[in-house]
Amino acid sequence: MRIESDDVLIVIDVQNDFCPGGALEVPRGDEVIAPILCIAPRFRHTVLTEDWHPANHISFAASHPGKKPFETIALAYGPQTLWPLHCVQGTAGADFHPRLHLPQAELILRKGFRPQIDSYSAFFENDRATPTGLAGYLRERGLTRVFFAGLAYDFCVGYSALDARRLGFPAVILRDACRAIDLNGSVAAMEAEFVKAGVAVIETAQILDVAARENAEEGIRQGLADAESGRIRSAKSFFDEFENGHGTPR
Ligand code: VGL
Ligand code: ZN
Repeated sequence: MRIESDDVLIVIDVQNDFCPGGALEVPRGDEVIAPILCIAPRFRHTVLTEDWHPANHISFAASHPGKKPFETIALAYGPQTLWPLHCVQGTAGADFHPRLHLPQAELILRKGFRPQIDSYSAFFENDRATPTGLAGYLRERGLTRVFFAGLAYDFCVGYSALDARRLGFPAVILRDACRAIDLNGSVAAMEAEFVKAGVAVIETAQILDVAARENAEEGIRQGLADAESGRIRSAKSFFDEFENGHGTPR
């Protein structure tokens, strides 16, 4: 797949609390960083998101006496999984992972800051109606196709991609640049939704391969042009000289 100038890479929630040792660690969550750093320079536009909760947030089990993390409760806007305290505003757990070095990011979008509603998607709160403003930002900037990487594949990345489709944006998930929580079959359930919604799931190599081939083709074109214009001798002329018995080409 070829990256176009109006494509945007959206890096979801690569924060300490979702990485090994964090309060809501995603298994091998930090392994997303290497592929993200590898692919990000291919994009002209990068956006980062942060899960950004007040300490009394409704998604925390601690906010519901007698409830434990990973239980589900019914809220006005639907079922809500309860989580351990995580990504509390201003804490070290809410900071980006220190190796996520993406100074070129053009927007850092925070979500989940309303005490009474959770937000998995980068586009809407969990009522699927309250917007974060991201769709307006992308449209106003003329960014059309959205690529997702980060944490977690089966929650914030997945819901963001589904909402992107719902809003009419072509959506691509870079699978090897994501890691999943996988709670009660959440990966399989999310992937079934991807199929229905038309979310593409690809590997970062599918972008890098195209880029490498284009670079190689450009190199060949340049080499031929140089040879033709006499700026350099073509490999063929060396070879012909050798074949014609003029000795080792120099
Ligand atoms: C997330 C659970 C709770 C995520 C955020 O980033 O996937 N998951 N809050
Ligand atoms: Zn959260």
